[in-house]
Amino acid sequence: MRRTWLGILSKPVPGELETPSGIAAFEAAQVCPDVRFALREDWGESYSLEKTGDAYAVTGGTTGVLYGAYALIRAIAAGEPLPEGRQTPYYPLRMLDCWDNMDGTIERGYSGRSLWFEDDEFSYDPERIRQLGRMLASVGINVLCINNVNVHQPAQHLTDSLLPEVKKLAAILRPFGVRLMLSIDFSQPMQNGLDTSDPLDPRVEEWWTEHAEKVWQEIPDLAGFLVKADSEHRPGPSVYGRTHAQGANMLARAVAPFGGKIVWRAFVYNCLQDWRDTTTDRPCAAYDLYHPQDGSFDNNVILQIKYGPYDFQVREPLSPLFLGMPRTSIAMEMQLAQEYTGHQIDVYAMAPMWRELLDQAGKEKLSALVAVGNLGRDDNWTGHPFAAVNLFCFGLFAWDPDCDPETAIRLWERLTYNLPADQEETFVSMLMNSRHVYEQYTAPLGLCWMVRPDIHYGPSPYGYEFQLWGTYNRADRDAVGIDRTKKGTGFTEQYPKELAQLYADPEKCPDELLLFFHRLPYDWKMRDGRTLIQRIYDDHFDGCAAAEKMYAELKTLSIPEPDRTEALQRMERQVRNAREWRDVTNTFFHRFSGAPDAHGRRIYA
Ligand code: GCW
Repeated sequence: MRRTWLGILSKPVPGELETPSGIAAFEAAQVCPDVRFALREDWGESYSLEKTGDAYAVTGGTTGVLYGAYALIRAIAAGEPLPEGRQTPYYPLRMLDCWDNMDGTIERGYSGRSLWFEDDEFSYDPERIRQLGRMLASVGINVLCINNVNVHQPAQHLTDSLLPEVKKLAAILRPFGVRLMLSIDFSQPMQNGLDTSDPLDPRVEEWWTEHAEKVWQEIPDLAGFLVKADSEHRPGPSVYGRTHAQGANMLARAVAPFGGKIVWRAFVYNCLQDWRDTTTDRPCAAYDLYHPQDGSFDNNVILQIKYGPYDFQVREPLSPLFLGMPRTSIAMEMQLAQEYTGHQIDVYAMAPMWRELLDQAGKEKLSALVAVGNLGRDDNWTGHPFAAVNLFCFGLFAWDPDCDPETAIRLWERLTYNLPADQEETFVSMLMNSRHVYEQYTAPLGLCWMVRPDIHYGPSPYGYEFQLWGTYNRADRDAVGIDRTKKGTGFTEQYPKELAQLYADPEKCPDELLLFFHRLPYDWKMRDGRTLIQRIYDDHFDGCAAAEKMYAELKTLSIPEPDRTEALQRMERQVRNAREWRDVTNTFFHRFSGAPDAHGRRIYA
């Protein structure tokens, strides 16, 4: 058995258990001898728990009973009270997007190879897939998209010949309440006999309708198709002069008879920008494109929007699209894979960031929560043993977007390590603070993209400066940042008035986003009295010192092996990485500004 937060369950789920209620009874019996189940089919995913004496009762719908069993197990294992009353997930769609390629690699994967693909085939250990089902169900994740949104070759289209394999995988996960979703390539019709993929050509719609019929015949409960179109060289409707709504709705009509959804990603921008062009501003792109189309998407289309207007940076303002698409079903996309946040080498617990984002967006504006996965074949599933906290918390947030980050992180710690009380405090606050620490030594004040190009790990302040991706800081000897107010690129104008005014005023703009919205001189006076350049130096020194402190603290914790050794090895790299960030970034800005550090610390000028 591989390690998970469900260590209390020592027996693997047997393959012959084919219903959620069967699995629920099996799992609960491992923890408590006296659990009774009442199935209420009309309850769907909901459940309620009760305790009388030493006996427990789980009432729930078809998958609700399973969620109820895992909630009971979690509460017993963590020594916490049972949730009161009927529990219902807030979002019906709680999805993990896996960027797995059929050759077995994972785009932005830091936990080993794919759990289900190898050598252009499906290849997996069914026992491990059942463990995966258990993990997902135990935190309420109910949809798994198994292939990369960059559908690279026709071999990855998961069409006809591969469908029986998709069907087998779906059958293993079904009893865990997990349905599959498939990424598709918008140009599939053209690669399969037609001379066009124009969404308004009736032959194209017919092609998709027939294709959908075949797919749903094999996997009747498939959740739908996920589409990355017109983005980073992926084909899309714009090739034919059609809108995204026209493209998405054509697909939506094809899958509607089967109850399928089209999840359409809003990650669209000009990825061939000229760095000399200061008028095009990448953060403006998605809103410019989609806001005018609000209200024109079919009911079974969900627009999946990355949390920020750029791309999963450590700090971005909320994408203005969340506040500008009231007549469209939208999903927020998180990224558990730590592409820009430390490659699962650096510790980075995301729940505090999600709390901020969901509070700003307003949970009721969303119809789904989605995350790019961080799983792979590594023994511990997530590369860094602590990165599992992000998968765990994501499930809890998608179930209940009012989730408190500290409570969720503590629950994960109790289930996984159950440290003595004082150690638990140290560890939980280390995780709670880890995003702030990473932000300080990498990119404070809303400075993004100072990473090594392509791999996105390690410092490179000018790495993206003369590239075509639209990701610039425009640092020179006088100033740094981009003016995104009305006088500049106008990005602030995409927000509702109050927020636009807040962000547009450098005196009021929150410090952590200051250089996202403004171009400021190095001697700019911050509200705390420091100059901007001093704040840049201080944050890098402080962040690095905090990483060193984390390492010292980790050594004092009795995390069980092998996690302890693995975590210490990775944190040693994190500390080295933090020093590199501190020295490269501070030296970079020192060389431009010529400003000495007020505390006389060493900068490699
Ligand atoms: O962050 C970028 C990544 C790409 C990814 C893309 C996306 C799947 O660098 O690797 O491609 O985002 O989200 O589509």
